[in-house]
Amino acid sequence: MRVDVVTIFPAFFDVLEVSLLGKARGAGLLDVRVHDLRDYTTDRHRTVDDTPYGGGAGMVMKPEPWGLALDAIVADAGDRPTFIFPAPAGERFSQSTARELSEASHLVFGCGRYEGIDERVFAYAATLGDVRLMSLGDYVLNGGEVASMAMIEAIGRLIPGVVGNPESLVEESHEDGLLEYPSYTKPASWRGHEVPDVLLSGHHGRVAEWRHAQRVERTRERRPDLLPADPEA
Ligand code: 6GU
Repeated sequence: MRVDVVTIFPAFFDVLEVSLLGKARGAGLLDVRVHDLRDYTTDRHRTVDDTPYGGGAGMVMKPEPWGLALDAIVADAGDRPTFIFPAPAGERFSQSTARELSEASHLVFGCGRYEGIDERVFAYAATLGDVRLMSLGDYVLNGGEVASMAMIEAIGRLIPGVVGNPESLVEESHEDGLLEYPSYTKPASWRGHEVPDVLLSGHHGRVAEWRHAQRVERTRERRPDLLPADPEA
């Protein structure tokens, strides 16, 4: 998969070198290219923002550098990518979105700062490929960089070969609508806290039953919104 990122803070993406995704890049499974939006400005001050039409607080990112940056990426790749613009006003990003996007051959992340990007950039990007405005949740970040990093990791780890053991992707939180069961390792007793007996029993059927019950229980406690509506409620 090819991933392009357009940002005024390329350094945010230095951490892609490390960890699992760094290995995926080394193995040629993930081709990530980070572009500085200011390289696509044409004025001496490398201006990327301006005051909003209609007034109001803050600054808006100008469309021209975005147009040149997206043109350059599309000309280089010669395809119709999926453009993802992280935004608190976007549709909600979830594990199913990550799974869907992990099938794409080319994603372009456009990281907005300030009060946002001139709305016409999204319409222009839609002439070059698919466009998705995506939100991580109901809170506000200063810009799209951290949100893009989260999405790149969530999507990248689903690409076949990136996570060593594909089995570890099956039973994790959000894959089937329930939270993950609790995990333990040695020692069996630690600072007065014990590993549940059933896990030491060697009885695979009882372990599986216990784990499933734990998943339902913690989902009910922590994330009741994930469960079907309670008919008794
Ligand atoms: Cl995707 N972007 C920004 N700026 N803030 C957010 C977000 C995204 N998701 C939640 N808050």
